[in-house]
Amino acid sequence: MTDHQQLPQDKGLDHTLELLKEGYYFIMNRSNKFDSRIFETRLLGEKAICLVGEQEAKLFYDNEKFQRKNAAPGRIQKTLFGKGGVQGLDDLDHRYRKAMFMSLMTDDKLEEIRSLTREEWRNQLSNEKKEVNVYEAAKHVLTRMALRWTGIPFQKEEADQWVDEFSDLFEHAADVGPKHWKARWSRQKAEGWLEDLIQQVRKEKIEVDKDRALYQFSLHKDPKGKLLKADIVAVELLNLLRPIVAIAVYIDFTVLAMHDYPAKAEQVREGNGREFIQEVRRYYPFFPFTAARVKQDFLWNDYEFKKGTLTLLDLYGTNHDPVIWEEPNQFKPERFKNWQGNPFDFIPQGGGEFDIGHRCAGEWITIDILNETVNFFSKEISFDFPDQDFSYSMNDIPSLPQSNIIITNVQTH
Ligand code: HEM
Ligand code: MYR
Repeated sequence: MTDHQQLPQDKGLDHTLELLKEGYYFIMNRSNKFDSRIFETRLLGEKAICLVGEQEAKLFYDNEKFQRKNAAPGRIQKTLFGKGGVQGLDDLDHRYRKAMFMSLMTDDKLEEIRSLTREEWRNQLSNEKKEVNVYEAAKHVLTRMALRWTGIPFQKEEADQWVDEFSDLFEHAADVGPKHWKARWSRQKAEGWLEDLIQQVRKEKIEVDKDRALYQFSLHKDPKGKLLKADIVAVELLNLLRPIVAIAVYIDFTVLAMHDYPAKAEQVREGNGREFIQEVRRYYPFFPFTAARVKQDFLWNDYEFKKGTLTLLDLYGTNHDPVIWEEPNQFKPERFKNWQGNPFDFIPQGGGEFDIGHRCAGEWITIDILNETVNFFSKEISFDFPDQDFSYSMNDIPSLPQSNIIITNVQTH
């Protein structure tokens, strides 16, 4: 017997299949059913606590209460994240590793990201094009940008060859069956290629830009003053390359929003691109939830959290929480006009702090690339939307418009 409050419980042996079926709504459905922002369920054969909301996000990002060691499921590590990367580190190890990422996010390097975005979109759509698949085009643009920005040497055709491997890592992370295995194979291939490059940099067999990630990561030291193992450096380089390419998903939703909300898209031409893309990041489904484990027993609102318990924070749900957002299911970029946020209410790429927490290292890059892209599509080119299936599913993780978004009669001004 316990004299503490009992968490609302999702009855049944395991709910992994429902998670795959209900997708982005899994946590919200239960939160609504139990009328509670916290409940207990069972996933992948173990007990899991689910959280949604601002106060709950604040709790989740308390480093005294939660840690990341062994939090991500093995199949996600073997595809999306890789083994031994920053996502699974805690305390001092995490701070050192995260600093390695954040040291790249200077004003100069972000300015470069913005100009690379303009250059590579112009390059991609330079000649008039009858028909363009926006998702595919974006992945090619972003792959070239990612390789250039990280200082990885490549031949022109080589960039195209890596598009599919990088994409497999995020497109099929949550899949089961052959697609999942293909994603594992893509990770092995990409890590192998990068490890080779890292060794060449260390042996000074190739000359690379010393300011960029390939060199910086290859020579980065851990808290004990030792170089990282080459396979870990490869994982961390993929933690830049993969998510930069994954921005293609947001780009696709951005162009979908231009189609679905033409009056709001008009506002971009008047200079409100930033509000538009912030609303894209809030409104559309992408990263569903993130995971941690209870670090030590504690009580919160009289609920017991036991050491080791898997805990999920609903990112999509928090971005649609009616307590935080007026009309959360309406696409309203103007809500970001005088928006006074905090680190726990708008969390499409995680919450909390960058340096001492696990908030996405690439959030500023993502915002800058999207802003440049929506401006490019609004001001530098004209195009039509032919008939196509513009719908997207809330059950597939990650979700994407069915048609990938096709545009025709593309002309540069
Ligand atoms: C972490 C989402 C783009 C690098 C994360 C997390 C989320 C996320 C949800 C985990 C937050 C947590 O567990 O608390 C996204 C989305 C992106 C994106 C939706 C859009 C494509 C990027 C980009 C980069 C990047 C462009 C790098 C250039 C990272 C890294 C971490 C991370 C290194 C691990 C941070 C840590 O563990 O401390 N991202 N991200 N992401 N992201 Fe992103
Ligand atoms: C990235 O590549 O890091 C950014 C976008 C990836 C989205 C992938 C969606 C699948 C996420 C599964 C959830 C796992 C939580 C532990």
